[in-house]
Amino acid sequence: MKIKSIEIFRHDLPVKNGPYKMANAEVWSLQTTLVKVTADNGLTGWGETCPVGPTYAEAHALGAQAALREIAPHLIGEDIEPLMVNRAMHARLNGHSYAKAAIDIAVYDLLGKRFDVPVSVLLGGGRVEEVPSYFATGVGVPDDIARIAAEKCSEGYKRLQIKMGGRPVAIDIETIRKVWEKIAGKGVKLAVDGNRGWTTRDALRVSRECPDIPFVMEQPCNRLEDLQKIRPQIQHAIYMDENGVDLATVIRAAGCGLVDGFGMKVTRVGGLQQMAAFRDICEATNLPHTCDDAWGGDIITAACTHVAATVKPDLLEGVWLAEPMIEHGYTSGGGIRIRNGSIRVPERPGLGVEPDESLFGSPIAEF
Ligand code: 0XW
Ligand code: MG
Repeated sequence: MKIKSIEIFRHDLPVKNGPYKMANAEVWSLQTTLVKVTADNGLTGWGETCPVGPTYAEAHALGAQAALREIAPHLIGEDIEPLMVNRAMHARLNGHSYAKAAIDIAVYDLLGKRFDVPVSVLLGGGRVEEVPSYFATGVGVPDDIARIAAEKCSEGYKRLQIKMGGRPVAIDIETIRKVWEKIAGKGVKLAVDGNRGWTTRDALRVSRECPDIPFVMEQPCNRLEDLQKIRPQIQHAIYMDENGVDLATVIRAAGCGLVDGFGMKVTRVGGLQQMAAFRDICEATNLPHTCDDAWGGDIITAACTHVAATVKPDLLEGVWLAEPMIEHGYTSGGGIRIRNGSIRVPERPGLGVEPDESLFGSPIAEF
């Protein structure tokens, strides 16, 4: 099976009850980029990449589209095999994993359809029928965030992530305390996510002033060197998120004991092929992690869910989905949804979701 054509679409995803606020980003609507890969046997596969705005990470919608325009022409005629397609992409463009990931995801969708198996089976298989999600609040007023935490806890979420940073750290500490008052003793795990927004001074203060609260501190500061500096002084578990830009960094962090786990995004690391390798590194080093993405619609939702289904259950921290903050999906028949804090793993071939292409308008580029 070979790549016959590649079409690139863009589609707006307004944030329901926006904005979604983080330490260094406030987003009202996101532009997602979708790729449709058609094989020489007529089968089609879909991929997607959707940065959460231009400031969260070194990724943005126009960059994804430019990168895809750069590589797509050189992929026509390529055998639809994940390693070969990934190597062909790297041979034509250095970096831009978040863009290449869209092609990778489409390749897996195609292979699943070709061999009549779900993507989760292609990624190694998993015996689970559903995977846990988790809810991430935005940065907000302490009482509001505490109320939301209580609501999500009652909805069945077993993990909450509260956003921090971009304001006086005393307000972050107040928020953590008020959230913990609401969820303590209810079997809900807590992560506090600085999204690179804290200084090392502030991260140390948060840990020292909340010794009684067993939260995970996720990506508190901007640089990997900052994590190295605070690691010996912090008594809370530290998870790497934004700094985990590639497998080499993951291997370095896991190998030297810098972190206790990861928040990982499928497109940031380069797609499902790379995400499966990341999963295996974490299993080999017994490090918990999430299976998320920055943002994204039904295709990204499916990709994250399929790979999460193959993660060793006691290492899966959860699957964050933008779905609760997206007004309308774009798949005919409805996409994957979170129910009572969990997500059912699709059993249909490929990703198990089929976009309604008529919603996207004409492709912005086709090869
Ligand atoms: C909560 N997320 C997975 C979604 C947003 O993109 C931010 C991200 C995170 O954990 O940083
Ligand atoms: Mg994070």
